Amino acid sequence: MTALDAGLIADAATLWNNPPTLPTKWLYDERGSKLFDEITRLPEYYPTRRETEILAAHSVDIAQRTDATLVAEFGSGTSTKSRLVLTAFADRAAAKGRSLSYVPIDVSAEVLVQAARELSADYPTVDVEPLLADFTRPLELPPSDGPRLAMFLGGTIGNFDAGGRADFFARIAAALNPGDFFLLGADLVKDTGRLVAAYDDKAGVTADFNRNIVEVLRTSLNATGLYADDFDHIARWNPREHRIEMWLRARRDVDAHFAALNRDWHLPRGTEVLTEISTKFDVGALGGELASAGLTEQDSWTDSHGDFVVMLVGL
Ligand code: AVJ
Repeated sequence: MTALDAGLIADAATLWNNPPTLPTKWLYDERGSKLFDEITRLPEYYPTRRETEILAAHSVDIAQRTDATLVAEFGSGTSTKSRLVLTAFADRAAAKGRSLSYVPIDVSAEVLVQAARELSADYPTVDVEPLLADFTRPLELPPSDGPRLAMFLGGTIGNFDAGGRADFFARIAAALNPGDFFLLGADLVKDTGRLVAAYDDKAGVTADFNRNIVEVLRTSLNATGLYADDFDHIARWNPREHRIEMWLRARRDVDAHFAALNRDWHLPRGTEVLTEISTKFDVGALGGELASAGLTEQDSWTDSHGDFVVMLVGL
């Protein structure tokens, strides 16, 4: 078992869906999180740079507006871009003689522990309280004396379909108290060529990232007859659902046995397995979805290219 073992066996049920579907969070084990970090620096992968531009320009404003004493981040990963926000909040807390808590929340224990260690070293005045949790399950935030800010950055909201988003926003609203805030980063609909290139880079890093899920599957479910090299990476735009879909296509007949489940996987050559969706948004429609959950828009910012949006909403 890996650190992704919470509910692993139950989550595996979708392997036998039609089409077979893998839990997206399995992409983010230690190696997957490192590969994703590499993706964020690829020339084709614009979202991280755009969001960073927005956060660099508005973090101080966000710290001022929310005046939060606790910042929680869902899907914090390596917490690279969180640093921009943290710096602004830490500076404000120091100026006001207050303490600041940062709660990184992630599904991977290795990733979380390492990020917490590095952040504690770099932000000695910030109280870093990592939380191992899966944001696809009920959410809970630690209490604080002042307003709390929950963040969900990077466009990871795109991993949910419409039903999943409604559910997630409802769980966010339930976890917040009046006076708390939610900061959401989302990627916007744009030219299909640019979108597909961002998920099918020339260097093949995204392909390695996608295929790494086969390794997670193999080791965590004790599989035999299952090899990452037996799959091709596919990134495809789905116009109806306005989302990029990542698939793995079997290059040969796959006959795998999962000892942990005592079940087999027979995938005829050419079978496609869905590993991740990355939904792209329209600012107005996204604001409407948040409003439906009782989350009221306070402000929203886009980058200079109009590629990405960061929205601040309150309960
Ligand atoms: C981490 C979910 C925001 O959807 O753009 C990047 C994941 N997958 N390249 C995204 C991802 C392939 C990324 N998120």
